Amino acid sequence: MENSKMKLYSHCMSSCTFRVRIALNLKGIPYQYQSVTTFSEPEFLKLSPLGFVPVLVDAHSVIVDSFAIIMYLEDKYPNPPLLPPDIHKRAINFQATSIVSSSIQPLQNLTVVEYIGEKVGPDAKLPWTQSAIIKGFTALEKLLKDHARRYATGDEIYLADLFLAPQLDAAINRFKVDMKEFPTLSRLHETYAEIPAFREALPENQPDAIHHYN
Ligand SMILES: N[C@@H](CCC(=O)N[C@@H](CS)C(=O)NCC(=O)O)C(=O)O
Repeated sequence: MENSKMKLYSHCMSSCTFRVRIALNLKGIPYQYQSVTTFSEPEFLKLSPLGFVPVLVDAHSVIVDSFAIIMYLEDKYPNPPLLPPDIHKRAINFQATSIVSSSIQPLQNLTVVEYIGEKVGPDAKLPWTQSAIIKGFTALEKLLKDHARRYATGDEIYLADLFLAPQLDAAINRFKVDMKEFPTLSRLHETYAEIPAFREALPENQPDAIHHYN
């Protein structure tokens, strides 16, 4: 029985994997949690040539990248839907998703932040990361302020929420970003904390949890 479960290669602190954990929880899909500690290990690189988590293994399918994995889950388990039927609202979801995954998260990745530390100095790491996050949050706040209701694009949880929740958690708890300019995003962060599928996907609630941030 265990072998027929999907396997998720994860790291508790990975915001990209956090997105997938939320999708799996929302859709009620049981999965096996495989913690990755050495991203450059040859066996792991066979699955994920970039050396990144998340990776989802479902029977003979190996899917790398959170967006691809979530779309695969959406196709295989359409309920509850993670995309709205309205094409305009879908576009807002894709836009928010892309801001997080292309214009914020890659700039806060450990490798990049360590590189900034080496080149500019250790004290530059945190302000540099914060400024990248703040730039992205400024765009997200503007995009979502007229669309958000209980959730980012209305009264249902959609794709944008799966990308926003982990990014907000990292910004607030790990990178100590000042959220006063972002009332919509701050309110969404509080809402996500009330939803079990989101709470159970938090870094601190994973089997490989690290109970401190640095
Ligand atoms: N676009 C990819 C990005 C994956 C990614 O950057 N993963 C990070 C964690 S969130 C990682 O594995 N970092 C390990 C490293 O940089 O060595 C996705 O959305 O899955």
